[in-house]
This record gives sequence, C-alpha cells and structure tokens, in this order.
Amino acid sequence: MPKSCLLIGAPIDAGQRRAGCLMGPVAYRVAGLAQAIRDLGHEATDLGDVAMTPQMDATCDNPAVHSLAEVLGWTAALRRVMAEALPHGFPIIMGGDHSLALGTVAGAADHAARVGRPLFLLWLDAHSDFHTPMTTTSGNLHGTPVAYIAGRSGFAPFPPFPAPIPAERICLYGIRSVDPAEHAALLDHDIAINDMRVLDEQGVVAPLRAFLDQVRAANGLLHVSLDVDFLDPAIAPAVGTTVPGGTTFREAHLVMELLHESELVTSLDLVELNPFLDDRGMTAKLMVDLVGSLMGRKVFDRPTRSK
Ligand code: B3U
Ligand code: MN
Ligand code: MN
Repeated sequence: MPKSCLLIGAPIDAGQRRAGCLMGPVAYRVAGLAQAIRDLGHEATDLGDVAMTPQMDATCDNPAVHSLAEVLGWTAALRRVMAEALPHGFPIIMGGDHSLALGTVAGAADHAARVGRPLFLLWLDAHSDFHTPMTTTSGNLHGTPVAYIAGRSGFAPFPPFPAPIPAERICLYGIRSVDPAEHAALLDHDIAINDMRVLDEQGVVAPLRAFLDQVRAANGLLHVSLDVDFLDPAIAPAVGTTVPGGTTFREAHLVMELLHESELVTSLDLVELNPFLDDRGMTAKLMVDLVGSLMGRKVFDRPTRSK
C-alpha cells in the first residue's frame, strides 16, 4: 500500500553534549531520503525543519541536567507537529538527538487517544534511555525518553506524558548499555528488554515477531524510534555514543523488512546521526537504505502466489 510520507526535520542537539546532530536533517536530505521513498512508489513531502522556542524559566533539581529550556521547547514543538501530522500520513522525523522522542511520542500518544487505539513503542537502540532528569548523571536528556513515555515520576519540569504507554506495549531492542539507575528502575517495569544476549540466542526475528503479533492483536499504532547506535559502529560511525557489538548490516535490514511486511508501523524517528563524525556519508546512506527496506524495498521481489 503506497504511503504518504511526511518528512519533518528536527535539528536538535541539546539532549547531549557533542555538537553535530543538528546537521542530521540536512544529511538525510543530501543522502536522498525523499527520493528513495518515492522510488518505491510512495509519496514523500518534506515539511522542512520544526522551529522551537526555548522555555527559559524552567528549572530542574538535578544540577547535572543541561539545556533544559531547549529540550522543553523541542518537546512542546515536536509533540504538536507529530499530533498534527499523523492524521495526514506517515511522519518520519529526521533528527536530531534522541531527546526529540520526548515530544514525538507524546504527539503520537495524543493522536492515539484521539482515534481510540493503543500506542505501542519499538525502541531500536544500544541504550535503554530509561533515566529520569533526577537520575541521569551525564545530565544528557537524550537518555530519558523511554522513562517519560512509560510514565516514570521525576519529570517535574515537563508536562505529564499524555497517556503513559503501559510497559507491556514497549519493546527495547538491541540494548547493550544500561546504567545502574536505569537497571534498577527497569527491574520494576515489565518492559520487554531484548538485549544483545537475547538477540544472539534467539536471533533477531522471533522476539520482533512476538512483539508485532501483540501490536496486531490489539489493532495498535506503532511508533518506531531508530537510534543510529542500534547499528554496529563499524557500519555506522556517525554517532556520538558508539557501543561495540551492535546489529549488523544484514540484521538491521531484516528488522526493517519485517517491519514493512507487518504493515503496522505508523510513525518513525531517525535519531542521533552526527554527520560531523561520518565517513563520506556512509552512515547517512545506510540510514536512508534502512528506511528503504522499511518502505518495501526487497532484494528479490517474489510475486505472491495463491496457495
Ligand atoms: N546512559 C547514558 C548514555 C547514553 C544514553 N543514551 C545515549 N547515551 N545515547 C546517559 O548519559 O544517560
Ligand atoms: Mn537513544
Ligand atoms: Mn543510543
């Protein structure tokens, strides 16, 4: 089924300390994201970059937290943009660091409430991003969105998450870096944690299929948040927080192909691309190719035969 894709630039780098993520949207455009989608028979409209107004008066009790005014501004702006875009097509957010998901998933939750369907979240990432602004030691708010989305307390300067996603509807996938405070909190939540140990033992297909079956059974909406560090740094060097042992080229494409076949994905974040760290655009190009697989590109297109 052809989709109407809405490309939305979110040039945010306030959720971490290394400069460069704000060039992400430009890199996706240069790498030909819109055309790659059109070549697969879909529509692609680039809505340009989102504008943000910092919320200057905000404060946080944890002195480590930085750039709070900017992250709050992005959260409000992206929540609105996502909620407005979803009734019109398939939003693809071109980030920007992962703190953008504080806003995009909130907007998806607003939309889900409006249409009366449950929202599910697939988090493709090396990290669990389960800190609250009170537990983060780095002070980088890109390490907090999953906790916000799951309804953890400790987010005082942020508006309450519209309708926290119950733990059973969240799937962390590709995990290989969890801080002690995140680990302790995750033990209290029933979130599916597909760390690399699970994927090595069970393969990438079975755990993903199990989650997608749940989404289908509930007639859910599915937001996918794809962090560049989900991929192994050898194939995706353009990210500030590389963690060895990530998914391979073939595993990552297979995940995207399964997502395409499921026809369940309703919105997508592309996050943490730092073009300043890239090697001749190889990471931007890989991310565009992965979106291609998610949008239906196949190695060999077999006509579906009736049984
Ligand atoms: N958990 C660490 C590291 C981190 C989280 N997300 C990324 N890095 N990309 C932290 O700073 O919260
Ligand atoms: Mn992340
Ligand atoms: Mn990460």
